[in-house]
Amino acid sequence: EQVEETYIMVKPDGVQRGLVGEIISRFEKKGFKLKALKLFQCPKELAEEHYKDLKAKSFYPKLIDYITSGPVVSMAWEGVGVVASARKLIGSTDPLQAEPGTIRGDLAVQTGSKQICRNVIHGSDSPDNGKREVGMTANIIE
Ligand code: YYY
Ligand code: MG
Repeated sequence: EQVEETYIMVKPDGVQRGLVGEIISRFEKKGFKLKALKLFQCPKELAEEHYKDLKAKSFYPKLIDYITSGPVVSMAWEGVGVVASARKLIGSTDPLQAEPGTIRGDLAVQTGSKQICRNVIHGSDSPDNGKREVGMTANIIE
């Protein structure tokens, strides 16, 4: 039971569709602590650094184009077990698979497997990546 931090980013489709408030609300209601927040256009270099583990994937170029296509809202959230809890709140990567009750399950538009990148939100997948991703954007969002 560790106090952790996680990097949450509302992606361009989430910002464009006006889902920022709803998403923040879900994390607030769960009792997590908002540490930093900013709306900004993600520079290509930061997007590439953020998704560096996915560089070999076929969808990578589309993912980078997409994430840099419009403003995102980046946040650092803190709490006990926040990394795994946030992943549960967020739901499965593919909006078609995401369960009702999750952010992606409730809010991501189901447009088919070619559009998985438009899944509303990012959340860190481990405490180490939480630290890494919050650190990467600290000069921008804090
Ligand atoms: O952590 P999470 O966002 O749920 O998924 P990742 O496997 O880390 O992939 C990052 C990002 O890439 C995902 O949110 C959408 C996009 N993506 C895609 O466009 N097509 C896939 N088949 C898998 C992932
Ligand atoms: Mg991931």
